Parts: sequence; structure tokens; C-alpha cells
Amino acid sequence: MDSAIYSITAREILDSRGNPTIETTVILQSGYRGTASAPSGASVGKYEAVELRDKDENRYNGMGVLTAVTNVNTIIAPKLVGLDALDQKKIDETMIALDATPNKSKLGANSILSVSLAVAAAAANHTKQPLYRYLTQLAGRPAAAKIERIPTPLFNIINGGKHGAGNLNFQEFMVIPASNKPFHDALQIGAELYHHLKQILAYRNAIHSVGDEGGFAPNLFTNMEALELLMEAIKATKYRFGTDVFFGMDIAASQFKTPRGYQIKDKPQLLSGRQFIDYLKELNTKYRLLLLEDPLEEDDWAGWATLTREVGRDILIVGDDLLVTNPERLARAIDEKACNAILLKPNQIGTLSEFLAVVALARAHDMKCIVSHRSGETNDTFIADLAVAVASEYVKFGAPARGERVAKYNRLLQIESELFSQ
Ligand code: 2PG
Ligand code: MG
Repeated sequence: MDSAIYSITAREILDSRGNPTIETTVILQSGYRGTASAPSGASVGKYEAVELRDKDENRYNGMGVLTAVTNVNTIIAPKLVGLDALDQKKIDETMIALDATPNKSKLGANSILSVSLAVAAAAANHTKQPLYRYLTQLAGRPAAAKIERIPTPLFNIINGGKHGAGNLNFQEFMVIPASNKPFHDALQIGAELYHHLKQILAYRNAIHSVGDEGGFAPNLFTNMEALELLMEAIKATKYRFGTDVFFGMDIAASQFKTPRGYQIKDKPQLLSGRQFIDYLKELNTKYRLLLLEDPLEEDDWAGWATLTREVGRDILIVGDDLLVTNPERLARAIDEKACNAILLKPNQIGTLSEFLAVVALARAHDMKCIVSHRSGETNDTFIADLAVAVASEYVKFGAPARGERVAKYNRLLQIESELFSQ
């Protein structure tokens, strides 16, 4: 069988933060091959699948992934060699059974994911199709299914929280082009706003650095000030706020919530869950937010349901740390009406098949889908193809700057021109 797996080889490479991560190459009998790497989060949800790190302080401050590499080369590879790369389900099920833990803590979600994605990339090459086309079929759509559009990008151009300089509580301040724009126009809007914002921050002497996702990490007094500066940046362009471009935020609330409540720079006093919801509603009245990700901490199911009930008609309430791309947590969210959109990150669950099953469940319940990068990335562009294949409404790939972010946007440009230029 030509499409059988001939070899699987993993290695340690670096991610965009200069930390090690795993990259795997799968070669088929036919000679076709695929390579994929695992990204890595900084604001990691409590319920995510486990990323295996060596914890050997003598190498990369304990961040090495040689154990994960060995797991691929000596445990996973011998089981998968000879299996048909076109049978993604069987490949993934074999690895899940081999790991046999509920959160992939034995072999590591990073090991398993790099293999899962590399198999799909090899299979796409073997079938001589672009990756997005092959993934469309894996996602259960017909081979000839018409791809309607490229997902709308969410540009995170101010980085706070764990990705910033420790100055802002909220993690991501995003500008979002209107969904009716073709992708190349949306990208232009994001890039132009990014540069205008840079000038505004420089004028105020507020630029500190750029954060992990390529957005600026400025010194500001409040979180609200960040939104004000985004507004200024929009005013400096020809684009109209509320027509051409909108705001969104990843509050990443679990990262700063304490047992006593929510403490943010904008308020002198500690806020209870109810008070924090009211504060977010105030922000929405002022800035007409299109999207709020992780507005409350990851275990406050009742708070999420309240917020979704009160503003879910107007705002996308996005579960990231809440849902961790996990079918059980998504099922609970559907049941309790805890949110109306899902952030989808392959490494939170660990295999492509499970990822696609989560998308299918979200779709069946009218949840809006956002395929997302991690704050630690490589130049791997797999998720760009994946987002097109599952027809997600949005993608979240960071600022329109820095190689590992731009690689994904540029891949979407390629796909757009392949699909839509005459
Ligand atoms: C998030 C992600 C990506 P991290 O919270 O949405 O932006 O951050 O990868 O650090 O978890
Ligand atoms: Mg998030």
C-alpha cells in the first residue's frame, strides 16, 4: 500500500519564544511526506491536554522536549509504521489508546499532535491535494465542496496579561475587520491599524516592547486606555469604527482572578463576579464589542451563563480556557448555554480527529468557530488550511507582524488567490 506510513521521526526545534518544541516528519511508502510542529501556550487552561516538558533544569531551563521526542521515535512510531496515512481516525485512535490517559499526560499532547498533523500533511501530499482540500474531506465535507470564504482575522495588536509587559490585566486587544471584506482587504486593515497604533504609542512614549503575539505591549494606566488608543488608531485611517472595523478582547480572566475576586487597574476595589460582568457590560456600551473571550474564570459556569444570557445576542462570548477544545466541556457549555462561540486550538485536545469532532459538535449547536494559534508558535501554517477546511467564521493568528504570525496570514492569502482569483 503506497499510502502506508514508512517512517516517523521527531526532533526538538525552537518556537517563537525561544523555547523548545517538537517537530515530526512522516514519510509514506510513496515517498510523499509531511512535517508538523506543536505550538505552546502561556496562558494555559487548567483542563487542557498535557504538554510534556523534560523538567531537566540543565537544559533550556527545564523546557526541553526530548522525552516527547523519544516518545514519538520509540513508542508511537513502531505502532504506526505500516498503517494507512489516509485513515486519520485509526492513526489518532491508536495514539489515544497507546497513551491511555484522559489528558494525554503519558505520551504528551505535543508528541501526539505533531504526529497527527504530520500524518495529515503527508496524506494531503500523497493525494496531490492542497492541505485545506484534503482536510475539508476529513472534516466530513464532500471533496468538491465549495469553499465559500476565507475566515475573518482577529488581529491582536495590543498584548497584555501573560503575553505583555505585565502592565495590562487583559491579555488581548483585538481589531476585527467587518466580515464582508475579502481576506486581503481585511489583512490590509489590520496592518495599517498596526502601524498607526505604533505611531500613536511612540508619540505618547508608551511603547514598551512587542508582546508574544507581535502586538505592542505598552505602558498604559488602564485597560480602557488601550481601547481608547485603538480608537485613535482607527480615526487616523479611512476606516470607520462600527462599519469597517470592530473591537474584541481576550480578557483571559482565569489568569488574574484571585479567590477574592477580579482586581483590575481600572478600578480601585476588588470586583465580584457580578460586578465584573457589569463592568464588561459598561465597556460594551461604550465600545460595542464584537467579541469577548474568557470574560470570566474557567470554572464559573453560572457566571458565564448569566453573561451570555444578558449580552449573548450582541456579543460573541468565546470559550477558550472554559472549553479547551474538549468535547465534554463543550457539551456542558451547550447544555448550560454558557457561551455562543468556541476558540479551537488543536494542541488543547491533541489529535486532529478529536479536533474535528469538537468542531462538528460546535457546528451542530450553532456555535461560532474561531481557529486559533498559541502564543508560542512556529512557522507551521497547518492551522490556516485547517481553518479554511472547517469553514470557521474567524481565525485568531495574532498581530499582522512577526514571522510566525505572518506565515499563517500569508498562507491564507495564498489560499484566497488559489480559490478566488480568476
Ligand atoms: C489565548 C492564547 C492564544 P496562549 O489565550 O487565546 O492567543 O494564548 O497560547 O498563551 O494560551
Ligand atoms: Mg484565550
